[in-house]
Amino acid sequence: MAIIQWFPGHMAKALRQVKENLKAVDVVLELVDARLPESSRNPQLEELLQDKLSIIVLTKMDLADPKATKEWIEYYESMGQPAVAVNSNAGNLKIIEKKIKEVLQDKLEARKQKGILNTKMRAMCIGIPNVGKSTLLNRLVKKNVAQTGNKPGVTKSQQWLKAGKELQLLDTPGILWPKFEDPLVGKKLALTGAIKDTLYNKDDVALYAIEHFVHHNKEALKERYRLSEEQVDDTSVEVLLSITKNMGFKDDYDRASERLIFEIRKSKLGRYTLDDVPKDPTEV
Ligand SMILES: Nc1nc2c(ncn2[C@@H]2O[C@H](COP(=O)(O)OP(=O)(O)O)[C@@H](O)[C@H]2O)c(=O)[nH]1
Ligand SMILES: [Mg+2]
Repeated sequence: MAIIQWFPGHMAKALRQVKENLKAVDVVLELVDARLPESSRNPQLEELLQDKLSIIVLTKMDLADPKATKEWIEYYESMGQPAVAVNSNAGNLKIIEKKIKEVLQDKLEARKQKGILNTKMRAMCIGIPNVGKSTLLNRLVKKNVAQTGNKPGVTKSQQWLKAGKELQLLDTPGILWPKFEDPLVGKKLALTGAIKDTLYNKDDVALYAIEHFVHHNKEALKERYRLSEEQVDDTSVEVLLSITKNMGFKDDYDRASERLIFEIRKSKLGRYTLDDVPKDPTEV
């Protein structure tokens, strides 16, 4: 696996910007991809958010395994970390405002007691590129104000966007870079399209994907690529060779890997979650 590293200077700058913006908000919406909730978090954030109320928003729940998403929400909530899951392209986002209200209840009450009349709730979205910050922001303010796409936007002067009567959102989402010393995290990010296609070896990512599906959804792999039980039970490398052949790509494993990755991103092998909820050590 090629070493995937972000230029540390970029990361430090992004963190600094997020830190600066944090002061202006009551609560942080930390967006993570429901297919890889832990791997799509920036671990440096924990320190930054220490004294800040935050809600983990699992985006793209329509692509993730529903059972795993439920487990992740329960896991975070059991740790005292509020969490919700959404599909920002469709479905109801009321759950977010409801959660914000719940989290800020005491704070808003205290403000009222002090006679502060402005009890608007101020929030900001943060998360790694492609996690769905702009899409969510647009939905929440019901207008196309934030540019969606794969490139981080240019920071203009900051504005507050109205999202309903009581909620205000900072217009510029905080962009964080994923940090991964662990190559497995890199492969997961690559497979779901969170990092640039030029930053990893396609066959490494494809082999990881094959391993995941053999363990979690063998039937989908067998069906889509017309593999026999015997073929799918072989080593991951052999499975990739069989898939390449069945795709009609002869021995062009690179091309087959690319196609496999693309199809998994498009959910052609169904919904999936790559991160498992940590096991309770007391249960082992
Ligand atoms: N299926 C699905 N796709 C989403 C969701 N949220 C965002 N996306 C897609 O993910 C891609 C990146 O979204 P964007 O909002 O630009 O991410 P940003 O870089 O964090 O601002 C776009 O193609 C979106 O359409 C979601 O909840 N479900
Ligand atoms: Mg964006």
